[in-house]
Amino acid sequence: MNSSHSSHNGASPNAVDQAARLLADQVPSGEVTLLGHIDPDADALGTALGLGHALHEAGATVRVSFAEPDEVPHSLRGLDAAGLLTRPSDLPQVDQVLVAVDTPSPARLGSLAPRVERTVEAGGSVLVIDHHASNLFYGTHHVVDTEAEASAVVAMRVLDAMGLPLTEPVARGLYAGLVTDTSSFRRARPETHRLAARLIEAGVDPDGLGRTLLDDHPFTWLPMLSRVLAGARLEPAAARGLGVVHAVVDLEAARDVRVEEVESVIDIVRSTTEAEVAVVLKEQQPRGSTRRWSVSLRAKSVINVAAVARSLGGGGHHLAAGCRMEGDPQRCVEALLDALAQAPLLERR
Ligand SMILES: [Mn+2]
Repeated sequence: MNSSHSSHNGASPNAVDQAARLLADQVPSGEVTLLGHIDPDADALGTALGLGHALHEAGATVRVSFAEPDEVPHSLRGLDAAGLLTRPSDLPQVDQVLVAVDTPSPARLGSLAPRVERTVEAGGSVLVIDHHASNLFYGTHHVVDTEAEASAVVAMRVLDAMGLPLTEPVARGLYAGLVTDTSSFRRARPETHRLAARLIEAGVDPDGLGRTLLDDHPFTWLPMLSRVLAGARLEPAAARGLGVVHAVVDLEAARDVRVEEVESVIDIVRSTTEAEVAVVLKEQQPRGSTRRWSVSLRAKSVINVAAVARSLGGGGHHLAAGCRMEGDPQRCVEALLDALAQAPLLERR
């Protein structure tokens, strides 16, 4: 077995076939519940909806859900072509087959995490479809490929093994995961571009969908950016002299915008030439008098920000990770800079 095979640990043809058989047993008359992680992105929700739609078209009763927040992000609503999205409170007590998508640990399911154990105890199956290196292999079935750019790539292998038709709503969900997790195909291998071509042949509108997902903001976005970017700071000596740029989106700045606008800030800040690492602190609702932050970390190519996030209780990918912090934002930045000063370096590719 060569090294490229061992890195596909959990995504062997055998694992894909077993996952396909598990799902095929639920059509035409079974039930499948698919879950994305909390604060779902287009890969989590799009992949769950794409796979879910294929099972729905094949006759299964399909529900797609996630725990927090209780609203579906506006930019992702168009991915639910058949009304499969289900509130956590409307899910059945026990799932026959639970599929966790893009979710490396049960904790990332938020308040839905207890379902994993409950399903296994009731004799059901838990299929984990993911591409995070931090995956804990917490299910009964796993298709986890840490080399895949998106969970959508992994899910497509299962769909192909099942031989289900690739209709436009299925392709739309998967394409959403692909275009976002590859930074608009800049980090996509040739085979992933070929997968995208299949999805476009199935009817996906890449320009319209890409715009909705990545390039569509209300006017209130501009004053928010103006305020947040005015407070951005460059620390050239930080992260082993490779440079860190950081910005803070507090509740006041975020008052008139959606989560999509707040999430867009990191993509602007990380363009900074002088900084290897970009950090954005996004304020969450306080607990009592304690200020709380969701932190986005991005690196260009050298610093392993997943390790930094893990050291602070979070996780993610080598070049894109996150964590939660509490307290004064300046203190949080100092703690992040301390962690970045000791961050492991990635092998240059
Ligand atoms: Mn993903």
